[in-house]
Amino acid sequence: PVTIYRKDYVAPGFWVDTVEMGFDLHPQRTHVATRITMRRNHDSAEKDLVLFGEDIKLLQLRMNGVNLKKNAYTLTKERLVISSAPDQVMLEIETAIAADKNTTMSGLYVSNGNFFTQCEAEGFRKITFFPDRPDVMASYTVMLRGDKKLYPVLLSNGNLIEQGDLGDGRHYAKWEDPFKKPSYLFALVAGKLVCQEEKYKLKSGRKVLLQVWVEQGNLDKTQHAMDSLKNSIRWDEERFGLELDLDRFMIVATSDFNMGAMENKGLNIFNTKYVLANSRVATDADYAGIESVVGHEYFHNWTGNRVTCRDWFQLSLKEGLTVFRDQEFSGDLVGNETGRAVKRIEDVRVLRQLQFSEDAGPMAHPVRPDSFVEINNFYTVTVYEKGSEVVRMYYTLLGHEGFRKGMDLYFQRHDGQAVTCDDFRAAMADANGRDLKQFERWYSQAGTPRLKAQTSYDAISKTYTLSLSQSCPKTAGQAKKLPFHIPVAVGLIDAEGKDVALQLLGESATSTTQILELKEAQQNFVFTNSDREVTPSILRNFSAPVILEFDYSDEQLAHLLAHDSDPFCRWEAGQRLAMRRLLKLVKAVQQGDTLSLDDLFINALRKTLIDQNLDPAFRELVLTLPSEVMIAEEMAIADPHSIHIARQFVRATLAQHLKADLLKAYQDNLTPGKYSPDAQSAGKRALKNCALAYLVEWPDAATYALAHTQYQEAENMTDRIAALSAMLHCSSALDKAYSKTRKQVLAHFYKEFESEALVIDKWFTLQATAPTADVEQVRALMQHKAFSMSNPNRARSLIFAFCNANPARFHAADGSGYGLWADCVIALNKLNPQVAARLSRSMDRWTKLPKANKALMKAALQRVAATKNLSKDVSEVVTKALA
Ligand code: DPP
Ligand code: ZN
Repeated sequence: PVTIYRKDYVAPGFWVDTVEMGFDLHPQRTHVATRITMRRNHDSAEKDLVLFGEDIKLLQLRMNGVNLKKNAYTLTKERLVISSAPDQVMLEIETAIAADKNTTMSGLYVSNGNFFTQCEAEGFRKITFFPDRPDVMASYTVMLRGDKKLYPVLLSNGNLIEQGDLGDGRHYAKWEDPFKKPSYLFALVAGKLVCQEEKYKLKSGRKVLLQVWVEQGNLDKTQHAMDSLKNSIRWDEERFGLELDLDRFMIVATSDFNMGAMENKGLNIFNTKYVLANSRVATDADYAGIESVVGHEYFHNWTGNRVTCRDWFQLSLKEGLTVFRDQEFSGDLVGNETGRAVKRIEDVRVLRQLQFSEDAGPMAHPVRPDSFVEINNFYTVTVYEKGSEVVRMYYTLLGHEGFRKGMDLYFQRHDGQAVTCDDFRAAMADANGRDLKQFERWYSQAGTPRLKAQTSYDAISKTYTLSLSQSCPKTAGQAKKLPFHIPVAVGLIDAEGKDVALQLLGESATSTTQILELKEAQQNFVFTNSDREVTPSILRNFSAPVILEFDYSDEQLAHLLAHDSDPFCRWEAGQRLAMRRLLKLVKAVQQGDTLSLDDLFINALRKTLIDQNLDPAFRELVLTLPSEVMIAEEMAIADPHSIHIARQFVRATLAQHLKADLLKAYQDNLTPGKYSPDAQSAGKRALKNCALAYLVEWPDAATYALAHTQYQEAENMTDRIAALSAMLHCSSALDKAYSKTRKQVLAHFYKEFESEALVIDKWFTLQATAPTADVEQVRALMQHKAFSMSNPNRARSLIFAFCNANPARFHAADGSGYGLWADCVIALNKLNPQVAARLSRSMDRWTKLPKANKALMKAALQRVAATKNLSKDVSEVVTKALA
C-alpha cells in the first residue's frame, strides 16, 4: 500500500465548473452518464487531467464531443489519466455500477431494496470517474430515473426542479444544487420511503421545507429528529448568525451505514441509530445522541460545506470545529449551568477514554495528520474530539465575543473555498489581534501533553506560587516535542470551600478563575494576597486536553469534591480519589492481599450521593467509577482480570456501605408520568438507575426483585434496559440462583422487540458485555438468526461490544477472544473494509498486556496481517500495530 503525505499536496490540474449526471437506477446495473465541464488550472504543477475511479465499469469516454481512443488515456485500477488535454474540456463519461454487490457501504449501494450513497471520503469515484478531491468544487445537476413502484421516492442534493412520468413504468426527478460543492458531498437516495415534513420559518422570515425520511412503519419515531433539526437551525442563527441557505433540508435514515451520519448538502443521510426514537425503543442516551448528531450534520452546512477542506489532512478543520459546535449546541440547549457542566464532563470522559488511549498507541497521529495510507482510518477521536478541544481552547483564550469575531472573519474570508487548518487559526488570530503561532503545534504534534503542577507558599510576602511545567511523550515519527500554548484555568479554594479572589503578581484585576497561558516548558505564576490554606483547582472546565499531575492529598481531594465551584474539577476530584484506590486494589488483587476500602472515600461519595443541592445528573457522574479501560491506561502493564476484580470490589463495597442512601436515591428519583427526554428527567433516571446497578452488587432478594420489577413495569426503554443491565451485569449475576430469571427476561425482551432492529442491537450488546459472557457465547450469538456480519450496527452491537467493552472476557487467558477477533476482522475485510479496520483497532494497546496475552495477541495480529487480499484499511492498522 502507498502512503500519501501532506507535504506532497499539489493543486488540481483542472477545475470543474459544472457536473450533470443522469442515473438509470437498477440494482444489478445502474447506468450513470456524467457531463463535466473543466478548465485548466494554470497555477498547478499537475499537467495531466487526472480522474479517480474504482470498482466501476467505463462504458464511454468522450472529450469535447469526440470519443477518446484507448491510447488517448491510461486507465489503471484507481485512475484515469488524460495527458494531453486542452485547457477547456467537456468530458462525457458513462459508467455502470453493480450497487447490489457493493457491501462496502461506500459509493452507491443498496439497503433493504433502497439506493443510498456515501461519498465521503472517496466514494464518489465508485460512481463515476472524477477529480474526487475536496478542493474541486462544482455545481451539480442530477437526473434520477427509476421504476415507479420500487423507487417512488427519488432524492438528491439541493432543490427539486422537475419531476414526471417516463411512460414505461418509470419516472424521473431532476435536482439542482445551487451551491458549489466538493464531490464528497454528493448524495442520492431512491426507494420506498415515507417522510414527516414541516414548513419552518427562519429568523429572516424565509420559509423552508424540512423533511425526515424513513422506511414505512417508522413515522412514529421521527419527531425527536425533527425537533432537533429545528433546534439546530435556530441555534446556528442565534449563536453564530448562520442561516440555512437552502429552501429544503432533508434527513434520510438507513439501517446500513458505516458512520453515524453524513452531511451531504441538503440531503443528510443518517444511520437509523441517530434518527429513530420514541420512548418505547430509545433511551435517554439515544435521544441525546440524536440531538447531537442531527446538530452536528446540520452545522456542517456551514463548517464543512460552505467552507470545506483543501485536502483530507485538514479533516479536523471541519470535524473538530463541528464537534465543538455540536457540543456547545447540546450544552446550550440544556439551558442551565449544571446541565452544561454535565455535558462537558461527559464529553471529557469520551475524550479521555478513547482519544487519550489512541494518542498513546500505534495509531497516534496529530489532529492534522502528516500521512495516511487509507483516509477512512483517520476519522478518529483525535481528529474529531481532540480537534474539538483545540477549537475550544481558542474559545477559552479569546472569550465568547473574540471567538465569534474569529468565526465571522473565517466566513468572510473563505466562504465558498476549500481551506486549511492554518487558515482557521489565522482568522482567529487576525480577528483578535493575537499571535497564535505557537498554537500550530496542537495541530502538528501528536500525543497527550502532561501538565505538572507544584505549589509553594511564601508567608512573608503572602504569595502563592503555582509552578507549571509541560512535556509530551514521543509518538511514532515524533521523538521530540516542543512546548504547547496551553490555557490553564485555575482557581484557589479556601478552608471554608470558598473561591479566593485571585490576583496575579503585577496585575490589578481579580477574578475567581484565571486563565493562565503556559507557553514555555516551565513557568511560575504568582498570586498575591494569598493565605496558606488554599487548595488549587487546576484545569477548570478541562481547559486543555492534557493530563494534569498534581500531588493532591486525599483530604484536598475530598475538600474539592465537597466544595469546588467548578463542576468539572469537583467531579475530577472524586475520580482521582477513586482511581488512586482502584490502582492500589489492582495491585492487592495481583498479590493476593485482602481488599479493603477506606472511610474517607466511602464518606466522600456518600456526601455527594445525598446532597440534594446537587443535580441528580452530576451526582450520577461522581458515583460512576473510572472504567476498566481507563484504569488500564493508568498502568504500565494492564491486567484486565485484576482490574475487573478490583473495580467490582469497590462497587460491591460501596453498595454494602451506602445501601440505605442508594435506596433513598432510587426512591427520590422516580420519574412517573409521561416520558420526557429532557436533561432534568434524564438526570433523575440516570441517578436512579445508577443506584439500582449498585444495589444489585450487594444483593438480597429484595434488591434483585427491585430490578426485576423495574424491568417488568418500565414504561420507557431507559428504565427497562437499565433494569435488564443491572440484572445481567452485576457480579451476583454469577450466582446460579438468578440465571433462570435472567434467561427468561432476555427471552422476553427479544420477543417484545423482535421487529425493532436498534433494540435488538442493544440485546446483543447487553449479552456481549456481561461479566458472564465468553467467546463461546459470542460465537453462539453470531449464529442467531438476527445476527448479520454485513450490517455494521449489528456487527458493532455484538463483536465490537465484546472486544472493546468487555476487557476481562475478551482477554481470556487461552487467547480465544483474540481468535474470535481475527476471524471477524478477516470476515469483515471481505465485506466492508472500513468496518473491518475499526475492529482491527481493538488490538491498539496490545503491548500493554501481560506477557502471555501479548504473545497471543501478536500471533492474532500476524494472522490478520498475513491474510490474502487484505484491504489497505486493515493493512494500515495492523501494520502500525505490529511496527
Ligand atoms: N459524516 C461524518 C461526520 O459528520 C463525516 N463527515 O462526521
Ligand atoms: Zn462531522
